[in-house]
Amino acid sequence: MRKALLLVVLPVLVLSAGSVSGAKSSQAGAPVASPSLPAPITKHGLTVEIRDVARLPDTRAMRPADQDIVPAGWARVNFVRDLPDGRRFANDSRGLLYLLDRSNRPSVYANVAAVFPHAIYNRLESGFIGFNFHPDFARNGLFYTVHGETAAGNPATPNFIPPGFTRADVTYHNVITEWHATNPAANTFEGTRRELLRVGHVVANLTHPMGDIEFNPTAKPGSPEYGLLYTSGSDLGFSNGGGPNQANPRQAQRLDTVIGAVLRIDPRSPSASGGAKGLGDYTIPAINKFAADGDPKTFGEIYAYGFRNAHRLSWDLTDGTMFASDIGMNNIEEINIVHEGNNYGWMKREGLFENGVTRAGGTLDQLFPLSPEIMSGRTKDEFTYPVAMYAHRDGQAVTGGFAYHGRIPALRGKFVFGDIVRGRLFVADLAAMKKADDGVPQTVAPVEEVQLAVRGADGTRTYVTFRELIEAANGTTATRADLHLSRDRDGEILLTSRQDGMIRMLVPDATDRSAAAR
Ligand SMILES: [Ca+2]
Ligand SMILES: [Ca+2]
Repeated sequence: MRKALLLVVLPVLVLSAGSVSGAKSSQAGAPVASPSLPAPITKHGLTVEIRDVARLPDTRAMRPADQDIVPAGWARVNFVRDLPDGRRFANDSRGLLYLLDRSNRPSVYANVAAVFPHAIYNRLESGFIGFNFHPDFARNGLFYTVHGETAAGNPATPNFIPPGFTRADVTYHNVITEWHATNPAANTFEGTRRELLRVGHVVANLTHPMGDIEFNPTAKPGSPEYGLLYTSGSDLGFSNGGGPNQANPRQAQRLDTVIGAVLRIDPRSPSASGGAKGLGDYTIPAINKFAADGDPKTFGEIYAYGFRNAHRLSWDLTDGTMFASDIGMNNIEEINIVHEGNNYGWMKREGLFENGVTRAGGTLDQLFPLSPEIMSGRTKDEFTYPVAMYAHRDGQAVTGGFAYHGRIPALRGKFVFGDIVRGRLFVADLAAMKKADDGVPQTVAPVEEVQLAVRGADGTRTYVTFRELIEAANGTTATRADLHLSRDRDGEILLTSRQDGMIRMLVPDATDRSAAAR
């Protein structure tokens, strides 16, 4: 461990605006500058090479322009998933699930769009958002998809509508589907489907749908957690989803809804498991804390709560530590270590701040400092705080990330993540993050930026930004990087973009003998 834990107690920042969010005016209250604003992220000499792996087919013409958030984007990759049998899959959120062969040549495995005629594609997280395979896919042929649909003209009934609203208020559906491949070894899908869960949104735009579905990769066959499905945690757009129902703190911080919660479900139908039925056609795991609490008002499928848009989950394969990347409102991006039953604060907290919406006349873009007693942990509140974070001067939306133990020496022992919008790649020291998981808000792990580089055919190395790579691939400027990270079967990091359809990989320096010898 080279880096000891650092306290992010910075020199006091003097901000001219009333609130930490300089871009927006604060009408109410008098939020003040705070020393708890995360440090600016800088580079400290860490350079990692990036290499092209594959490009998904051009689907620019697949959707009408008004049904495509980025019509100029080559293909909109969200996730890359490797199966243990060597097959690689990737999705284009315009509606296609691809299989990539051993030479990384893509072919359509399943046309997801074709079977969901009500799907909606006009938002950043929309269309065919995510997918994952059951850990026993090779034997049971089960995999899962998440997509968004419009409610208008939709005959389906949501399993959940936010409290206080009716079906007439529902604007969008967020749907998790189980697919059963008759032959798991086949290279195109043939089989059946079963809907697991359909969640109603009531804001004007499809915002923060669930998109990531994960199985804990460290759960062993036969253990109670094996085969349980986690969902990303979302406030269903009750922050800034638009329309009269947004900015609605009454919908957050509750255990009688799925709003803001990471769920853990047994995807088996209760008719097959014999267990307790959840909101949809799935089973509530008896081991879940809120299932075992004897309280029917706390939803048994909730694993942890208080997230705004914890859109990616991951586990450290060495010790099972669970991470969630939570995209902030106007100010702070968070990496959290997730513990069952814990409350991660939204909408009352953003980073190490009280969110302005908690105060009379306050707004979601304001932050107020916490007291020194809370910050130092001398007085405990009911919230769990991030272990790494950054402010919006350094980006706008945190990507998912992974505890890295792969072939690149410079990244080993680090958590690798980045910023979706700017395409910057970041790391934080894993040991420092775990040490910061201490119940003390002000202890957080420092973050540094990784310099990307490409190796030319003649061996020369050139520094690049992720945005420059996208722009070179597309031959045009990109207003957003739309960076996302995936982890391959060897633990290496894949970088994708919803702009250029490329799948790229972080690779050991071609001249690094320690990596080659490993
Ligand atoms: Ca309960
Ligand atoms: Ca801490």
